[in-house]
Amino acid sequence: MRRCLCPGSFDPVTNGHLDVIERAASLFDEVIVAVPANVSKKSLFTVDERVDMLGKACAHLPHVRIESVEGLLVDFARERGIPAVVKGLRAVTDFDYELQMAQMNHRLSGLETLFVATNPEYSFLSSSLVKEVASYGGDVAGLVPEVVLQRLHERLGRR
Ligand code: COD
Repeated sequence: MRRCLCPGSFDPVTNGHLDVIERAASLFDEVIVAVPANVSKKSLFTVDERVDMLGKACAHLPHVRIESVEGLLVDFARERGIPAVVKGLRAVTDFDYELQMAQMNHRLSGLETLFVATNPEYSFLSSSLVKEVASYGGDVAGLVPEVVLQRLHERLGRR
């Protein structure tokens, strides 16, 4: 069985993330969406809330599971015998950081990283921008799954 990880902060999951997960699901028999519990970024949603939103957003994908991850991604992958990570690349701004992580993960355990080029429809899209726009009452419909739209309204208030 071919399995891969799709890791990310997903604070919150966007349609750009979902596009990458769906494309990974079309290439692999099982995709585990991995949400690190120890990410240092200040987050709007708790890990449990992010896992819950991802589960609802991926409900149409039977071979996709969502899990929170303690510690290093390479250890999580090694314990489960998962050989590869699939990530999205939006622009050169993503490239430096993604290349560093890919090379470090390979150095640590031989974990491979495969990149998919972002769908041009979502190349400008990030969780940070979604949160910023939503916090000022801007409309992010069509950029995030419906469940995220609802949770953003609940958390940040409707304007
Ligand atoms: N289109 C395509 N791809 C996108 C889009 C979009 N619109 N938006 C985001 N993506 C991609 C990103 O490029 C990234 O590949 C992935 O989706 C996740 O994005 P984010 O922003 O939700 O998550 P990050 O980049 O903060 O995630 C970093 C990780 C959590 C993956 C990383 O910190 C990690 O692996 N942590 C676990 C601990 C660990 O092992 N650390 C050492 C790493 S070497």
